[in-house]
Amino acid sequence: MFCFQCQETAKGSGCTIKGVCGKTDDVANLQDLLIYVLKGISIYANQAGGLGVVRPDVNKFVMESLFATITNANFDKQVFIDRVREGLKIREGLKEDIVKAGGRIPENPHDSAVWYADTAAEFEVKAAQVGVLTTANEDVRSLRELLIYGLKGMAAYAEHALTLGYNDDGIFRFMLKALAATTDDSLSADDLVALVLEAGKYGVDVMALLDKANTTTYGNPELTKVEIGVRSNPGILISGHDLKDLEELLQQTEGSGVDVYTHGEMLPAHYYPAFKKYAHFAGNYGNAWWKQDKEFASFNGPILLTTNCLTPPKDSYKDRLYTTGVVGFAGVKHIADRKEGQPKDFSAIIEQAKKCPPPTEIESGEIVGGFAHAQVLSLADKVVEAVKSGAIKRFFVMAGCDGRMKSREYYTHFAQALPADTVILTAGCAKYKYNKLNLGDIGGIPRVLDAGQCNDSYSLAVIALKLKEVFGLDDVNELPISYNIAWYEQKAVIVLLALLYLGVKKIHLGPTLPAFLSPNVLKVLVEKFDIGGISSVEDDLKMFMTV
Ligand code: FSO
Ligand code: SF4
Repeated sequence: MFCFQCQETAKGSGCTIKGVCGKTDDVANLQDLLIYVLKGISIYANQAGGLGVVRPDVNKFVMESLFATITNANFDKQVFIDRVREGLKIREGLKEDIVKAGGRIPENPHDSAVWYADTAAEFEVKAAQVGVLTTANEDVRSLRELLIYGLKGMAAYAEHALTLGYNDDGIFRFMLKALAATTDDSLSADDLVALVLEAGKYGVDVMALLDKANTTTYGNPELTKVEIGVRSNPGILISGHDLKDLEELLQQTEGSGVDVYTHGEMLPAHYYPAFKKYAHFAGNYGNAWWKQDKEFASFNGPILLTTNCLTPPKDSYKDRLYTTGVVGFAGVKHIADRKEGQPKDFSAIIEQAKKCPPPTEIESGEIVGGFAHAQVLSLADKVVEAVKSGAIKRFFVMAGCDGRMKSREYYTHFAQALPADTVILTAGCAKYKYNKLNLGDIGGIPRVLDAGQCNDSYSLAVIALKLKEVFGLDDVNELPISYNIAWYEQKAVIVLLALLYLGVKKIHLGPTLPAFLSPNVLKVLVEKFDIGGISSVEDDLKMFMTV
């Protein structure tokens, strides 16, 4: 195996024996093979699309397969064997569609479009031959992988939007075009850079689409206090990002005597008006994804993992763990997909919860959030006044991810060291590094404004663009906003590309820069966008406050 798609990659260069995330060598290779099959599918899907063939099932398969390969989404070997087999079937079907529509199958297509096998054993042989390192030129490899990781993040957000009935064909067309482009040896590094930047445009589109899906379905997030203690009923803990799963779980647990708590990235669900009517929606339990080994154990009740936030389960809670959607782990119970408009069936989880003791309290009190674009813009007068009067000197976008590495304590220390006249704008699970620090407020505006999940970084961009307009500036970079972003997995990659597309410069990324950026590709990003890493809290503070 060779995988370097996330920030925690071994030795900052690549996992080669087993993933730091727990992904095994065989699963990593099969994920590579699935991506390879998607490339073959895309070659034909692009041609079929040009001939007027419409195949929403192909879009859905590509999207879900990309999503399933995101860090911490799916560790189940059988899932990838099944997906490779289904993918090959889809690819062959597309060839028939092309011929039926009057097209001709190209004579010497890329190997990903012709390779075929039936058995799992053959899949494993091929899987070991199609990994990242098969692209020999390190800059081309870097750009291809940067593009593919952006597509993975894009796919995850597109999946959430589609689940709520929101779809944009342009996003799927780009995914297919970009996947096929990674097989094209005639493309220059400049062509690939252009595609990476174009991915940023679709990153903005997909986050805007998801924002519309979420806010139209569940209302605009609003200022909310979320309990972090526990109640006396048994509970179900729901993690990940899927709001539809949460909605159906809340409906099915109503009146059952079982409370529902959020973990990790599900915390921002409390900010949506639609979920406030559920009296048994009890609060948030615990912290970011990487603390689940301890927090799932002390929760005592069943846990539902709706998206990429799973770490290999400990025996102490494995029998209380459920996965759904693209998430999977061999030996862990899986809740099946919706059938023909019917909700998912969570009855097994609810029945198990009733037999469990209530959660053990690990903290108490409340945290405040709900500062997505509508809430912040409703406070715009106050915010603008505070900036004009000098009460707020600078905003720090500290969105992104949390993770295991000790070096991430930098973000806690940075938040603590920020002057009292600065405000943190956050989204994603990075917030757990400082959202319980009680950093106070500035004239009623909290110093940590949490917009929501990682995809709600879009809200932060909307806020920045609005402030630019209010202050009559030409360039978003003239605002007193600094970007000190923590990243972990591939959704953060699409968020980053989206911010670059919106023209944001001088983004600092940490705790380390991506291993998949070759020195030359990094140089391009530095030249075009002034991207940088992090150093010490003191040096970085000085640097940010003097720009
Ligand atoms: Fe991921 Fe980052 Fe959303 Fe976290 S991008 S790691 S679980 O912030 O949140 O999916
Ligand atoms: Fe390693 Fe990250 Fe890949 Fe897991 S996802 S194998 S930790 S690089």
